[in-house]
Amino acid sequence: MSAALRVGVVGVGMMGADHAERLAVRTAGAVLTAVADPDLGRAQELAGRLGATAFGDPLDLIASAEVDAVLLASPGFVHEEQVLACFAAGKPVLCEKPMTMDIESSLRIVEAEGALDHPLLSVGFMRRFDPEYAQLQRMLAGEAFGPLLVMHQTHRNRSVPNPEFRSEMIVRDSLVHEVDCARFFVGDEIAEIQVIAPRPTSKAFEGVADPQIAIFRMANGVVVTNEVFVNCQVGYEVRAEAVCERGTAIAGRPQTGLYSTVSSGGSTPEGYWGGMVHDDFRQRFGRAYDLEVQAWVNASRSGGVVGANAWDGYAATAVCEAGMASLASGEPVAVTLVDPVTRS
Ligand code: ISE
Repeated sequence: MSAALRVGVVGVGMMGADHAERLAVRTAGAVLTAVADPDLGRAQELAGRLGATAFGDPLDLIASAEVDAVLLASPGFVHEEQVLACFAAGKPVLCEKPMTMDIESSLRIVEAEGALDHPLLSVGFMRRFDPEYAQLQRMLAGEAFGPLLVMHQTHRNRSVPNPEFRSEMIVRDSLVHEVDCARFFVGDEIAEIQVIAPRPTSKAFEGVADPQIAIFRMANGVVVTNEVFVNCQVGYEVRAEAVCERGTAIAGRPQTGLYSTVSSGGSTPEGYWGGMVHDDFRQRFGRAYDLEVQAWVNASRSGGVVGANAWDGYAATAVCEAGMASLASGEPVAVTLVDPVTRS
């Protein structure tokens, strides 16, 4: 395809507005033609600023002749309907995580895509495009330090002002990134998950289990430990450490790495010792989002998909659902992934 890809963005909240701007000003080979949001006024305001058409109904944007490809930054509970509409229209779609909110709807998407001539869905797990995360994955795949044995992943946010951010959301919205990264780094499925709740911070909303510790047992025996803490008060800290037979490797070490915190505006806040940290995820992963959207545009123009696919989205949903069951019981819960066609 030589003409620019005409992209429509669904959802104009924080992430959608960010992506719309990215597509309008710094993505090669793409042009932002439309934005949609049930809050039409908000869509019109953004569309006016970026020179696009505003829609109140996302399904009208997906059907529009002005749109070749769709980026979904809408809430997870409307993803199934919107992804299936993109499939019906034969349009490539980049769907922000989580792919859907429950196993059955995720499976329906895998199944529906399987019936198409070629895959159309990319799922927006942006860390796969972060240069450090991508480099760590390549090192592990090449066994640069021998076989991987253990991983430790950390995911901390300064705070979540949203009272909706309950214990389950920490699993579904935050831990889901660690789920995808574990599968990405280890190259295998998560066979069992246990989520335990330590003493909760008084900074969380009443009754919310924050922080949480999750343990993944991978099918190949690797164990991945995870800390997710969404009210850590300090800043945005995300890292992954791999322990292999002959060495260790870290992505996201403070003050080091390919994209240093200094050049992208990190600081040393009160309550932190040992380097600099970012304020939030748009700062830390801004470059990853740019690379992800550029890679998706390139792939869409040549009929392909990139990054996490529908199966990865389904596996992440299934692990998170098991994680929520484990959080409730405190016990390890096995993860069973089924074949979307035979359901066995
Ligand atoms: C947020 O919900 C996200 O989805 C971001 O990708 C993540 O990095 C951030 O920590 C979450 O709070």
